[in-house]
Amino acid sequence: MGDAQLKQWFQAVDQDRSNAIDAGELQKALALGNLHFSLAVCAHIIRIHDKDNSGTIDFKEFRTLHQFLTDTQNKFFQADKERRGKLIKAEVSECLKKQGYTLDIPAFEAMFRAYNPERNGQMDLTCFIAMMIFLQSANATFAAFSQGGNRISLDYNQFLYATANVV
Ligand SMILES: [Ca+2]
Ligand SMILES: [Ca+2]
Repeated sequence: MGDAQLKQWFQAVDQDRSNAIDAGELQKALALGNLHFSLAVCAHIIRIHDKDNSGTIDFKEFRTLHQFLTDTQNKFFQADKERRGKLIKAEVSECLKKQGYTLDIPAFEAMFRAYNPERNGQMDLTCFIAMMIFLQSANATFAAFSQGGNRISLDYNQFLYATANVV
């Protein structure tokens, strides 16, 4: 998407013309694209891309947010081989492997369950995006504590801090 087009979209999402996008504005914009997220998930998306910690998304941050959503949707459509609009467990698992995730079965099962609230073994695009957001923040939080290692040790306060950032 070109810059002019992206700017146009930014302005359409920024309904109160504050030059910044908040969680409510993002929620409404995504709903127009048939992506129905809770306000909490939208606030989470904003937190991940809010590089200057202003609490909102400016145009520069919007570019990476938009890129993230586009990439994630493309991953979903590539994984959805039969074009059912849903991914079965094996497709989600394969898609994560392709992205370099090496999750063991209990970790994968727990995460799949958490993002498959209907418990029908199929994940729609909304749940898939929410799961990818979760993974992105889990990675960032883990990396912040592990400093490049593959193990972390947290006291109670650090644990709270970490989980509050991930969920
Ligand atoms: Ca605004
Ligand atoms: Ca910001």
